[in-house]
Amino acid sequence: MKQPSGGGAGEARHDGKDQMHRYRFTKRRGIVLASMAALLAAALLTSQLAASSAAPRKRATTETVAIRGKPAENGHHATLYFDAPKTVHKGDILRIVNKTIPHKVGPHTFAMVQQSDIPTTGKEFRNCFSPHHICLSIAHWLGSNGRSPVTQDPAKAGKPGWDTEGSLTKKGDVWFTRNKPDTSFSQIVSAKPGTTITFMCAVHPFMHGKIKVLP
Ligand SMILES: [Cu+2]
Repeated sequence: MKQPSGGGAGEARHDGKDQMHRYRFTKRRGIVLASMAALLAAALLTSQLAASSAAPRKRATTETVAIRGKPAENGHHATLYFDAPKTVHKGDILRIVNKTIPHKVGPHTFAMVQQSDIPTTGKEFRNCFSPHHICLSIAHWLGSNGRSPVTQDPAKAGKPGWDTEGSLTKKGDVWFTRNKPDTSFSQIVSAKPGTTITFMCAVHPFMHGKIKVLP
C-alpha cells in the first residue's frame, strides 16, 4: 500500500483504522479540491436565488458553550466554569469549545446529567468517582472504567444531537475534550422545547450549568 503523502514514516503510530482513513482521505483530496470550486459557484448562485425569494429561510444558529478558567488572584481560588448561553432554540447547533489549558487543569467533559444527580457539596465532589456516583457513570458512558482511556467520544444517547440527560442508571449525551488545547464539538440541539438541559464536568464535578431549550 502506498504511504499517504504528508505523513512521515515515523510521524505517529496510527492504528489500522486510522491509517486507512488517512489514506483514503489523501487519495480523494484531489477530487475534493477540484469539485470545491464548482460547489462554491453553485452555493453563490443558490444564495442569490434564496435572497431574491420572498420567504426568508431560517438558518441554523450556532450557540457556543466555552469552557473557561479564571486564574487565582487576591486570595481567591482559580475557577473553572462553563460560559454558556441561558437559552438555545431546538434545532440550533450547540458547540462546546475548551478554552482552558489541558496540561494545567486537565481535560473536561460536557455531560448531560439530570439535575438531581449533579453533585453540589464538597463531599459529593470528593466521592464523585466512586461506585454509584455520577462521575464514574459518565466515564462508563465514554467507554472508560474511570482509569482506562476513553474509547467512545462523543457518547450518544437517545435521538441524534443533544437531548438526553443521563443519570446513575441511564446513559446520557457526553463529549470529552481530551488533552489537546482548543478542541471543540458541535451537534444539533434535539431536546424538547420547554426542557432545561443540565450538564457537568466529570473531571471537575463542581463545574456545571444549565440551558433552557426554546421552540
Ligand atoms: Cu472540567
